[in-house]
Amino acid sequence: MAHKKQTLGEFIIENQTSFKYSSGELSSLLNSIRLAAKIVNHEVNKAGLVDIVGSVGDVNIQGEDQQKLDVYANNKFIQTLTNRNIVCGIASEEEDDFISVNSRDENHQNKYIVLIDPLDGSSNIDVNVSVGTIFSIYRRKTPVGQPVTLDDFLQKGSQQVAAGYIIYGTSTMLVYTTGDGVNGFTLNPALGSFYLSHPNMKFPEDGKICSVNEGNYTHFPQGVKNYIKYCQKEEDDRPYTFRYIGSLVSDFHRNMIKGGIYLYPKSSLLEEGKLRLLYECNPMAFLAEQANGKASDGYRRILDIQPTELHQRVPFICGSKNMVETCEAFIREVE
Ligand code: P6P
Repeated sequence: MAHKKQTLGEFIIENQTSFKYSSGELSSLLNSIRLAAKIVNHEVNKAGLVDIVGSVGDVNIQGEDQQKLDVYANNKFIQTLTNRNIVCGIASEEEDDFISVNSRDENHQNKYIVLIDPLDGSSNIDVNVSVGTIFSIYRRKTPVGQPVTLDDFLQKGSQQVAAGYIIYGTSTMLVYTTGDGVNGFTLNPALGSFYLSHPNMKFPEDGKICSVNEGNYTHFPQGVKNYIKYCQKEEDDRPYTFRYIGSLVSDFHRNMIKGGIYLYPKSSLLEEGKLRLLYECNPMAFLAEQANGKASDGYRRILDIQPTELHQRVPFICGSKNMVETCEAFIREVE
């Protein structure tokens, strides 16, 4: 008889005690993310059927065309997190400024803040390619019981207490860490429950997949160009396969399972790269390191970077440890 798989709810409760701040609030916070994931998944899966696809006409702080599902996912996560009265602050790719959550009880003791990219890769929605939600959780730095400040959000990635993503792909998965390894849960849509399908996920130390938008090749720094040519050279275990979905969560997820590297380097077009430090790179870097992988900007460990702005960008190189270190060596070689 197949062993009954543990549900996400059971797993959260069982592992609550191993979490050094186990006050039950983080469990409740993770459960609210679980709920929001199911709600957004339902809409994403029927996006082609109702007039929810296509742009809403607005643009967000990124200057990107805001897809209706972006707005929907953003609203659902904010609503779910706010209603549960657990967090004291929220920041989102879709919100110009952070949101101070003054719960009904003005003297609330809420100590967690959440930063989200509610629907990453949303330009893929209209072409039915998988997209994802990315979340990052910290304890506030300022004393409880008062509105959060920007400093509560500008914490180094090494201070995260939890991080994860939901990937709305051929199946919907929630993958997260609280600093004690990475675990993946697959949604059974018939039951509406997430089941532990990928316990203790690890990046293979080496891989043969490279994920980068080669359309930007001519604009890359020489070291990055040299690394890409190295990956394509007929030698040893190369050439590598080049797979780039245009959805960070999807490329990251496949590379974690199979081994690989994802690059969004700086270029003459984007001096700091494209990806956002606080709600894309930091949570993915936390997951990568918890899965024996690595994440840097080419020079610095992502989790050590001191943020200065809510929406700041950083160059991002992430995946199998040996591949990231080889890429860093090529970058430093031409300094
Ligand atoms: P480009 C999606 O907008 C995203 O943030 C990542 O998910 C993805 O890897 C990247 O940008 C795609 O960017 O410039 O290659 O289209």
